[in-house]
Amino acid sequence: MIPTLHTIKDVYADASAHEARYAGILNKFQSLYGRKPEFVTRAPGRVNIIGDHIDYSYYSVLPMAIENDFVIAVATTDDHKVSLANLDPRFSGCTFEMPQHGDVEIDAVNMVWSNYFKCGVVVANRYMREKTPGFRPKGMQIVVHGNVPAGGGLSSSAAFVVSATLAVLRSNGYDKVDKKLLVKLSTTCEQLIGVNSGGMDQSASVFGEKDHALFVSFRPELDVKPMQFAQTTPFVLIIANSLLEVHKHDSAPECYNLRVVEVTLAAKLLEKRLGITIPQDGLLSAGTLRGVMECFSGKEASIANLKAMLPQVEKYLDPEGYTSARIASELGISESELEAKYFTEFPVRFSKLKLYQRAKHVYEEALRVLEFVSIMGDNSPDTLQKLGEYMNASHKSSQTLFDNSHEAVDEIVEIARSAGSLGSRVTGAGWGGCTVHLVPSNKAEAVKKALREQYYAKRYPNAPEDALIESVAGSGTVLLEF
Ligand code: NG1
Repeated sequence: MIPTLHTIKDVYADASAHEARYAGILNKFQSLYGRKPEFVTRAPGRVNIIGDHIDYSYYSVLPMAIENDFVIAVATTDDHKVSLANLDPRFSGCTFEMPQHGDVEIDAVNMVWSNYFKCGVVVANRYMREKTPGFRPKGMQIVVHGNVPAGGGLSSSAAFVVSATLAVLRSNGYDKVDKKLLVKLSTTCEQLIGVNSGGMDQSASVFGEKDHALFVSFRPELDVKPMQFAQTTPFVLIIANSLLEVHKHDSAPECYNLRVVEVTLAAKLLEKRLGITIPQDGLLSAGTLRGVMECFSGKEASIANLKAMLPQVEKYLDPEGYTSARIASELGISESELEAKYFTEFPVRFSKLKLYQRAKHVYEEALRVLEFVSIMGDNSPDTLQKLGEYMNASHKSSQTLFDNSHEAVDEIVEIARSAGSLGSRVTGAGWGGCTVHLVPSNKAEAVKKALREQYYAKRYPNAPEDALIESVAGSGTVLLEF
């Protein structure tokens, strides 16, 4: 269940650093609505330590929740109106009718911040209507504040939609919300605004635990195991934001959604070549690379079963890439069928589909996650070094196979490694955004200094303070009642 807490001391490592922010939210609430909020929801962002772009192929990942989060203060009303205000003056407020039947309209073409809140409204209302036919949602008065950098690969959007979904559920009497249910509902949120997303971020946000990374598995069902690192060599995780904002929604046709299509078509081609029949699951309801592995080498996502897939990728997928015409003919379908099934609901743009590169990344990255997790608790002197090597290999794969890095991100990675980071990689969706670094504590200052002097001073002299942070694993989503 999502815990209900009564003080922010139980949420943050250093609650005093957040007091002014909460006071700001409560004051704004009082001045706008003339009353106190009934409750507050808060959901954190996350940093992914290793395992990117494999959640939507149903392979396990290793993120951790961070302390940056999305806070929503709420009071309910009986007038079916939703009033939305943001403590951050850059985001103007708005009001809309809480639909008593059907979904609230979301204009996914003109992206505004309130759309994320509306996504939570849609999924929560659909769920409550299914549970209670004839159900009528309450109106809401709201003040929100988020401090997860937007477009930075730290899942600001997931933090927002998780917090929003919980706020709508709680407003309508759901005060004991199951964590897995909240993950399930909020994972569908971004699909409503055109991004076909995996489930890693919402899982990390909901299940976050202080001082723990999270080994998140999606098959046979969602499972989250809190994991601790061995502390033989003291280390810190540094997050450095490249400050290249990536607007997932705008870039989706060439980036995120295209990758979803590519890994799916790689699965389809392997299915055909291997003469197997895979379950029609995954984001495009057509099958996944995990499905191929399960049918070909074995049900369990084990190191051996994953390794057995690599020669198949070499044998059956062409590094040259595939045009639409070629993939349609290899799959034995018409180009218009291909278009309708894979390129229409979430449109994509490409010249060649890189099925070989994407599939190789997925199987190898899934392997790296398992190998990383298997040694992260070892009290041996070289554990940290080995973990760093997995992270470095993961970044290499982003550069060369999955093509989700960026030249500025690569520069950060190089600077950090030269100054003493053992493992540096792009984190999250990529194409800009944030990087994560595994740094022995005695090198942390040197790494930060090098990044300040060689990256930020050069490219972003006015970089915000929090572009470069030492991150601790924070707690997950909570309800607060003061
Ligand atoms: P971010 O970094 O939050 O855009 C996205 C997906 C994840 C995962 C990563 C790549 C959403 C909400 N999240 O994360 O599910 O696929 O990319 O590992 O789309």
